[in-house]
Amino acid sequence: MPKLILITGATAGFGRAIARKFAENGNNLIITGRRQDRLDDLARELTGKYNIEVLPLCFDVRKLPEVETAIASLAGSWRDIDVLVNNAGLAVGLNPVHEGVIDDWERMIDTNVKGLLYMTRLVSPLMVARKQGHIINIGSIAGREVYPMGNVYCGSKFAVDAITKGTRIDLVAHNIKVTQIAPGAAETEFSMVRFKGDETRAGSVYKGFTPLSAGDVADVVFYVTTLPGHVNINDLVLMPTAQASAAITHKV
Ligand code: NDP
Ligand code: 8X3
Repeated sequence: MPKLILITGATAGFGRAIARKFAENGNNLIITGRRQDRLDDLARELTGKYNIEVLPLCFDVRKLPEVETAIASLAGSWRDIDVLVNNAGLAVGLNPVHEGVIDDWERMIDTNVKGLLYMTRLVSPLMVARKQGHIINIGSIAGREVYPMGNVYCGSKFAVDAITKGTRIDLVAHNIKVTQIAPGAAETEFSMVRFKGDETRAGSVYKGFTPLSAGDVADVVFYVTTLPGHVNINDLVLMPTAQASAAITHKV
C-alpha cells in the first residue's frame, strides 16, 4: 500500500535523497523547498521513473502565512499525510559567540526550530484526525554535543531533540509515531550554506575521511517507516565510522 510522504527541504541533500528513496519504493510525495525549479525538476524525474504522484509545494518554512497557505491548499487525499519528514534546516556561520552574526542566528532558529514547529503544528492535526501518522525530525549530532563555535546551530538542534520528545509525549495517545534521526557529518550542500558559498572552506570539512552521504541518511529514514505498527524507533544517531563524536573525526 503506497504511503503519502511530505518532505521539507527536498531540493537538495538529505531531503532530495529521501524523496528518491520513498519514490523508488512506490510512495506518493509532497516535496517542498524554496527553489521552485529544483522542485519541478525532481517531480518530473520521479514521476517519469516511477508510477507515483508527486506534488511540489514551494514555500519558506520560516514564513507562517506561506506554510499555512501551502497546507490549506492540500485537497482530498493529499491531506492524508502518512509521514512528515521535518528536514529543512541549515547552519549559517561558524563564529565564537562574541563575534556571532545575529542575522545568521535568526536564520538558524527561524528555520531549524520555528519552521519545524510550524510544519508540525499544521500537519499533526491531519494525523490526529486519522489516528495514524509518523513524524520524523532530522536532528543532528550537534543536538547531542556542543562543539566549538557551534553555539546557536547546536542550540537549534538541542531544541529539535527536546521538541521531538515533547511531540512524542503529546501524540502518543493518538497512535502517531515520532522519531528523531540525528546524523553526524554528511556531504551535502550543508557546508556551502554554512560557509556562504566558500567552496574551499566547505570542501575542507570532508577531506581525509569518508563522510555520510545523503543516500545513507535516506536509507535510515526509509527503514524507520518500514517497521510494524507497534514498533517505533524513537531516536537514532547515525555517524560516519571515522567520526567518534561531534568534535572528533579521524582524518588521514
Ligand atoms: P542541504 O543544504 O543540502 O539541504 C537543505 C535543504 O533545506 C534544502 O532543500 C533547502 O531548500 C531547505 N531549506 C533551507 N532553508 C529553508 C527554508 N527557509 N524554507 C524551506 N526549505 C529550506 O543540507 P542537508 O541536506 O545536509 O540538511 C538537511 C537537514 O539535515 C538540516 O536540518 C541539517 O541541519 C541536518 N543535518 C545535516 C548534516 C550534515 O552534515 N549535512 C548532519 C546532521 C543534520 P531551499 O534552499 O530550496 O529552500
Ligand atoms: C551537521 C553536523 O557536526 O557539522 O548537523 O554540526 S555538524
